[in-house]
Amino acid sequence: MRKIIPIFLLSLSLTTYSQQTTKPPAPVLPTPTDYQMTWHQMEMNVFIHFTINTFTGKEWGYGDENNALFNPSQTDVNQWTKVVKEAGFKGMILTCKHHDGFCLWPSKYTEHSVRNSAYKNGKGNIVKELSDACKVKGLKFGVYLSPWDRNSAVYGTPAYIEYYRNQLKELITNYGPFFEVWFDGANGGDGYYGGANEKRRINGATYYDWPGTIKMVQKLQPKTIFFSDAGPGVRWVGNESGVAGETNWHIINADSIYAGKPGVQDLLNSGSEDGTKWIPAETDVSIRPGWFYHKEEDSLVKSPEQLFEIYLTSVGRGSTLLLNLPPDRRGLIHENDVKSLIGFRKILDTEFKTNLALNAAVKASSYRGNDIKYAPKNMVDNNPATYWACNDNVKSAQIEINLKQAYVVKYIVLQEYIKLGQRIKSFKAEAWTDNKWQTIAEATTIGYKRILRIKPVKTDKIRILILDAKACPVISNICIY
Ligand code: FUL
Repeated sequence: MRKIIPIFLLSLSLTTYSQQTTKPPAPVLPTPTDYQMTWHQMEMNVFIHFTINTFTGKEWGYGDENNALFNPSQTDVNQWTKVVKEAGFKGMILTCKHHDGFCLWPSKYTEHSVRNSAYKNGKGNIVKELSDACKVKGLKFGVYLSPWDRNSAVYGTPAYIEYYRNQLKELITNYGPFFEVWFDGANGGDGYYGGANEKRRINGATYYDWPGTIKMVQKLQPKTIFFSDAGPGVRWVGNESGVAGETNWHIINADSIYAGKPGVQDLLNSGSEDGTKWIPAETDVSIRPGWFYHKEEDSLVKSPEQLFEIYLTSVGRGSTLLLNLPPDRRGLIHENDVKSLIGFRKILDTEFKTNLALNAAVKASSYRGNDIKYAPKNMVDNNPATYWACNDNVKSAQIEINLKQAYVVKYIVLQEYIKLGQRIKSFKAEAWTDNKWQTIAEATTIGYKRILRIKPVKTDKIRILILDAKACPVISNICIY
């Protein structure tokens, strides 16, 4: 006997069906917070390593330096922000205190600071000067406050945690807001420690009570992103050479990261497909061999071409670049560094001048529910809020972009709509040449952004083949240059 479906059930199932076809894809968890999303979109930030090391020629100060040594005679933070802005960077993170414990602001908790230095007769305050200058230029400001303090007599005892938090509070309340706070993991053991001149070992996993510190900062400044090896906001990329993993998952299993774990740097570099937390990789690298300025490295500043390579292996792999510019003894970004940065900007502007895919004719093997809300044209409309998506069961797909006339193509840029999670596991790109499709690139993850540099090819059609994904692909942007 045929079963009669009550009419109200029928209408209910019809509604459910039509909603299912047009409803956005369910997010693939975990997904970024709004603050992490903003951080991704910044793409390029600058690190500033400046302290008493600049005057002693060291990379790691012992903590016993004579304060008077800090004496940059022509400091002009507006020169720093000018070049940073012109080169297209969005934020700056300053080493307010490095491992030597010397503070670039007149902290009331220590004598080892600018207050007792020759700089502006003790009236200078680099943190304030730079925080103000960033505001004027529309740059975001962040701080590095070294947890390891080789000057502090109480380092290694619980009293130091209070000292550290007091300094952090001092910084936040006087010079915030900060888009990022950088917690460095280095600890070499020995130091001055108020005259003790000894080795002090701490248990990195428990000593600092990071959850407590983070809670304190979040209360004062909820939008701050925390950098440390393992996050929780953003993670270290696992090297200092400017290279994110070719496979770069923004997600990772935070509990699996601890110092000394075999292979931890590779894990940080690539993240993990089954990661349980959204902790994307930040790529920190210096424009010079050292983090601090050393005159003998004036000829070793990375060239514009080297910086562009780093751009491709960091931003081009979905990471955010944190490029270090160390001010010199005058308190200025050295001419050679400025020249490289401006040259780097020129390369970016030349290579990515005209997006051939903008509003181009684009089709895909399918789109979600045949609903124009998810149509392929959303990938070429230059609007990060719109995206192309497939039906739930689809994990491989094709996208074809017709440029209408032949151009020499050098780069393809892809971006997933990561608010719904990172999905794509592997894909390839093809170009229509000699009347057939030829593979021009093969890659794994896309995430926030993937830039494929290809051997220049003359073509009028580009095809993207998504080969595998964790769930239906969701792409917000494709550019072709
Ligand atoms: C490291 C530090 O030891 C270096 O001096 C530098 O600050 C770098 C960014 O992080 O852990």
